Amino acid sequence: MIENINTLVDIDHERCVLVGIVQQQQTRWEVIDHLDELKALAQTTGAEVLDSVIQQRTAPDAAYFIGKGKLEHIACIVDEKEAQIVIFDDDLSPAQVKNIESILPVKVIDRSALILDIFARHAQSREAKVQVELAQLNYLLPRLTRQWQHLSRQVGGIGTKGPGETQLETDRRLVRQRIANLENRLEQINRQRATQSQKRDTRFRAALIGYTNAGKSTLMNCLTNATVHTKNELFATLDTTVRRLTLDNQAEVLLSDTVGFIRKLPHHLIASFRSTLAEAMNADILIHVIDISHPHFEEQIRVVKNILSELDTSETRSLLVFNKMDSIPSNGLLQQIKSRYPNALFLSARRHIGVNQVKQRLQSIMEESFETKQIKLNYKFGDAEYLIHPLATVLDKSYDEQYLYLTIKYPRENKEKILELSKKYV
Ligand SMILES: Nc1nc2c(ncn2[C@@H]2O[C@H](COP(=O)(O)OP(=O)(O)OP(=O)(O)O)[C@@H](O)[C@H]2O)c(=O)[nH]1
Ligand SMILES: [Mg+2]
Repeated sequence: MIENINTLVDIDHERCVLVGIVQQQQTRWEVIDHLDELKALAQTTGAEVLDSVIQQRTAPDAAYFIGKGKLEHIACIVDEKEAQIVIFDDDLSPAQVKNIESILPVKVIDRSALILDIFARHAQSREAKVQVELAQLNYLLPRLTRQWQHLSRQVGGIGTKGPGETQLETDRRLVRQRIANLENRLEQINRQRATQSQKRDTRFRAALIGYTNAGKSTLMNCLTNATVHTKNELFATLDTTVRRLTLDNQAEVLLSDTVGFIRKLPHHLIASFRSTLAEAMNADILIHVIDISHPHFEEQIRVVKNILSELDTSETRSLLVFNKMDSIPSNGLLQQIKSRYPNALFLSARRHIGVNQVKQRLQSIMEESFETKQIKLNYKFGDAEYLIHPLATVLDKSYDEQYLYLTIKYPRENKEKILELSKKYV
């Protein structure tokens, strides 16, 4: 039994007000959409959103993030609507939170704290729990003031105040110790995973990636009869699931489904999940799932691409899959998008429409990137066959007095090495 981890802000069913700013190069509409997403995030935790406030500014205020006058206006809304929490769409510095809280008589959090909270609620496996707690504590460390003491007490457990330390210094020390401990545990988990993946066979690997709520898990379930939890909420999936997918030519693909991305994903989370994501994305192809019914799917595509480049996977081949085709309002719009993305696939995972295209495309991609060939190895070179194994999958074997004949399938990049071996041991 794995213990549940604590959430940072505990905003269960609280009444909240959202705040965003329109900066240079942004339109008010963009910020309204961003606040809609923040609302969906807040609702994922069960919070009730009472109001949203937007301010136009050339830059955030260093001390209060928004203008002091606007804060006083928010204080009135909080009072009138009996809000319990104010959530800012941008990251706030520890000093800004302190200053804002001197004006607003309620809890003040930022988007990162909210996302960390959702991750904490959804973490199921031991690995996800360690990753999320580590991200939470790294976020918390510079913000450690009296308001967070409930958490540092839980973190500290049996910790005692050292000689000459203030309570805050003790808390920081305990949090640092816990971070070190979690880093060790994560390193161990990563090492175990690395050993397992070294043993992994040479099967073709595909990873479902994309913005949160795009329908990755629904597509995974539809393609492989898996039973990954799917839900109309953000970050339904945190743990990677890998399933075997058999194509029409009987070739097998290992398909993985993993955590979704979002705009301004806290960098502590990216850091904690880096190794799991790198593992899932160390695939032959990334299947980038897009919710075509989302009014800003193009911004979502950009966000996903930026995170991929942060994870050093922008070189990996990717296939764009537009999902939720059933919810697009007009056929004209669909045709327009199709002409903009001529190589993409269009389908509906929930309604099982067009899903076979994914299998067919994977099959042709595999055929392009793999070659099959028969080679012969002379018995006098004893172990030569073992040198082939890391480079290719053996499909068939036959013998005569002098030679071993192998039908092998290998990624094109191994071609040169295989030719060299087969010349050397003939
Ligand atoms: N209309 C429609 N809804 C879909 C389709 N595919 C998925 N959905 C819905 O979209 C929501 C999100 O689906 P998931 O499969 O959980 O999405 P995900 O990308 O795995 O999301 P996270 O794990 O949260 O990142 C669910 O309510 C699905 O039923 C589709 O083809 N059409
Ligand atoms: Mg999912």
